[in-house]
Amino acid sequence: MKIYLNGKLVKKQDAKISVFDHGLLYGDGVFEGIRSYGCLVFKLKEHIDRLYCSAQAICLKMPITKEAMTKAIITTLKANKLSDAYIRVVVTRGEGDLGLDPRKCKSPSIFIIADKIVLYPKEFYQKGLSIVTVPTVRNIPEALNPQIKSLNYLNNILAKIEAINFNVEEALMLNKDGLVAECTGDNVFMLKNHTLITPPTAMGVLAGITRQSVLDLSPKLGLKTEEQLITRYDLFNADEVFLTGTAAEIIPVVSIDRRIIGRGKPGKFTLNLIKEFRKVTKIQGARYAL
Ligand code: PXG
Repeated sequence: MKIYLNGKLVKKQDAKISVFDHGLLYGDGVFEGIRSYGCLVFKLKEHIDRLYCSAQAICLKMPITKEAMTKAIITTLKANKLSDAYIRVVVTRGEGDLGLDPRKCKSPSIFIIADKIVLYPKEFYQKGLSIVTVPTVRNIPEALNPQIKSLNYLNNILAKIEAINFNVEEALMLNKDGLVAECTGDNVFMLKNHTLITPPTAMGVLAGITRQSVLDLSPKLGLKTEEQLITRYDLFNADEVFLTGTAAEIIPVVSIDRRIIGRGKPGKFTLNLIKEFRKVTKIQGARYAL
């Protein structure tokens, strides 16, 4: 496996970062998770734009242009001969000293890992997922805005641990006002009377790229869309609920807090959306040749 590290392709065993890197010492950095399907990188521009926005939000000056970043991603995919891949792009503040002061970090570190995609078990899509609401609330935007895809994911990891302790795979996170925010690595949608509803990003959620793809696809399926505040009451009364994310794509939710949602199995519209989304991933994206 070849890893892109600060402008060079290196072997996996040589892809090393200093223990003084502030990405490691403080979670001071940003990242993206991207997928490619059949030599097409899905929504590459959107992921790169979001990465640069995350960097801008933490005052991290990106050392390379968006064009160079695009090239670096494609180069890494080709070097690993991957047609279907999971791509992790990480930019850290770089090597500094033991203090927080980012001025001590002279140059950001960039690395790109392209690996085989590990798919979620098929049964999640066929039977649907059970999730629970967890006590850990989503970071408040005034403290650390969830729109920043930062290297500090402890908020989400704590929520994930709480879900695992309840024997389910995913956690429903509320914001500090008790409104539905998102899951640990996925956005939340509900369907009610042919309207798809997802919380606005102002509720403290990541502007998911899969979330936007679903909003864009909805009219084709005869669905209206709304970005609306959602409570647990709304989810319990929804016709269908599903999650969206780069790794999971679209995954049906059939139970929340041990309460059955809709008919207790993946809903008709969710299944149609999954079908349409998979069609889109086969034809859209930044093409590369191996
Ligand atoms: N919310 C959060 C907190 C996320 O981290 C999403 C929503 C969905 O966004 P996208 O743009 O992917 O539709 C994410 C994305 C991983 C992994 O390795 C996590 C994400 C993406 C890719 C991989 O767990 N999170």
